[in-house]
Amino acid sequence: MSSKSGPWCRAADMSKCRSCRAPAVIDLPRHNAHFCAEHLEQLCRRQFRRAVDDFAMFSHDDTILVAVSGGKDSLALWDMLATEGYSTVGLYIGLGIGRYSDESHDVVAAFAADRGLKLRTVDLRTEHGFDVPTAARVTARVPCSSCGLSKRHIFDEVARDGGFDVVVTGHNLDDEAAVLFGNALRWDVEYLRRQAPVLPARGRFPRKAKPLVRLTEREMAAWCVIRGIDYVVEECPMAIGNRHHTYKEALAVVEATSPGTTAAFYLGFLDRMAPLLATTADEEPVELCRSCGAPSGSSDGVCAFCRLAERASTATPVPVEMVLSRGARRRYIEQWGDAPATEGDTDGRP
Ligand code: Q46
Ligand code: ZN
Ligand code: ZN
Repeated sequence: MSSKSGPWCRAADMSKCRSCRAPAVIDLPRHNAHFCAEHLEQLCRRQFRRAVDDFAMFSHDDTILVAVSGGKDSLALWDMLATEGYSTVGLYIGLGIGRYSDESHDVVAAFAADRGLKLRTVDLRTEHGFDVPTAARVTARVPCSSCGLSKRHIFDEVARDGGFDVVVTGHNLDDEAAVLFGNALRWDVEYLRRQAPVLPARGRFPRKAKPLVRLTEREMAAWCVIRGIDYVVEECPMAIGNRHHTYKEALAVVEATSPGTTAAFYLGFLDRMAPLLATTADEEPVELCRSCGAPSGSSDGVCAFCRLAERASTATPVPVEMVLSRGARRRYIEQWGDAPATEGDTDGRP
């Protein structure tokens, strides 16, 4: 289900590259220009370096833990970091989301093996006794909530145990603009205040950075094609219909009529609004979880991840099909084939 072609190859007709006049492979309306493969790669590297430097994300002396999902953004990021000479280890988390997770792991493992890169895999079910669909059912909340909590916990834990200086993720400009849009619609000042491309280390929490914040989804898909990176094109089946998606689609409508708006919205926020919201650094919770030793911040001395693991690991495993809405389930079966027999046929809501 992975692919080397993507949504980027919109007809570039007979247009010429802005830099060298060779036939173009992509049009980038926000730059009001077309580019050949070589100059698109240069542009992406420039934007990557600018983000790393402007926000002092990391240096060549740091050891970097790269969160990789098998999608285009995280693999493009790992490729960029490795080819720019950074010291990296990939981290793949097996979330137990049916065949989507199986395929994602295969793609990430092949990427690492082909390039001689080191990969660490943490499987939620094997190492913590539960998976995302089961957690969604047990908590009766949207899957992304226990998924996000688990991923953050594991990023922190692996970074701490492995002595990494920084954890990086493949969030791109479109992702960050959609999050900003959602936070602004609700005027969630606390989230707005923390929406930065780099978060400094605090006590037992490692530094976190998003080096792709100046690059769009389409540019990352094009990067993968140019660099011969096989990635999982299908999205996580749990993402279908979530709010983040809706915000992205809304911004895409504006971007289509007014190219550059998404970048102006997000980068303008970082430049002009974020400094006004900045206050003193967040306090790290003093309490440590009595089960895993992570900062807990809760009165009962157990962190949110350990509380989730305790509940979900004793529940009967739930297949992914059972926690998808009817539409998402239909799409999942179209993409990944029919499911094994499942308990009943409900609309699958957790
Ligand atoms: S993997 Fe997890 Fe995402 Fe799937 S369940 Fe939601 S948070 S959509 S990035
Ligand atoms: Zn060119
Ligand atoms: Zn814990």
